[in-house]
Amino acid sequence: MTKEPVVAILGATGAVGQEFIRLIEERKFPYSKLKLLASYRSAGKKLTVNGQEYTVEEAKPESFDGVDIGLFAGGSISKELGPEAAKRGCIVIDNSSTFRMDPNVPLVIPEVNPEDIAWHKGIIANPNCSTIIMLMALKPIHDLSPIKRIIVSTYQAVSGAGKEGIDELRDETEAYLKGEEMQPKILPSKSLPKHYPIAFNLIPQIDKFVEKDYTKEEMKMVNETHKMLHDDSIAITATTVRVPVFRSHAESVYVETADELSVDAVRKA
Ligand code: L14
Repeated sequence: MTKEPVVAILGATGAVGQEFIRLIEERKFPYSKLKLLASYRSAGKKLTVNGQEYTVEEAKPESFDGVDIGLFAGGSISKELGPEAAKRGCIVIDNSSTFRMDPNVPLVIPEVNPEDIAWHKGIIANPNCSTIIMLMALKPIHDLSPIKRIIVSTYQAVSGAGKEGIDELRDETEAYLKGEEMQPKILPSKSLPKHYPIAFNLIPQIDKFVEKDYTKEEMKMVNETHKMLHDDSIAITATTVRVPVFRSHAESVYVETADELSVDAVRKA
């Protein structure tokens, strides 16, 4: 690219979009033009990036004409607009789970499998947050000796459920401390009929149950790890737990490698 890229952020007003903007400012990410896009519900809102005010536009297929890089925060909007943007020559970095397991879409952590970027056809998927954290730590170990088995437990903040998840923890905490009834609406998943409080609680369920008594979040960690390490034979079991923390996920990871490694070598890696 001779000139600095035209960048669009889809979902600019959400929890992930706000982090995109914060990082673009912090890292002085170069762009010649920036477009902030969102669904019709958030269109018209005003946001300031690098001291300049922008009006959030409603995202449509044509919004991506002339855009070089599309940063997609996530959600169901990716499914239609991802291919539409790619068709218009925009390279989409998609944070939703829509395309992650699509064999035609590379799933990439730059520090883990940057070589997979080369075969993209317009969309590059960004993994689940818990998978990224785990593989950032495990890839250097995998390079010393192939990983054979992983047992992981996560402690996931409510920010993973977006702005609504963050509001839920705050509202419930306030209600509880005032001696009022808590009104859970979002967790473990908005789409499920029953909701549980997260304030002063833990919920050992993130998203729906899908197969073999594992949740969708747990299976994402299994399937995405197999795809990015290019090895479906790695034995992985994940237990994902929501904790009453606003931001930052944590994990406990047990790992076995093909060869015996010294703790020193692992630490160094
Ligand atoms: O797959 O609720 O990107 O903490 C990441 C956050 C799934 C849900 C993903 C959460 C989402 C997860």
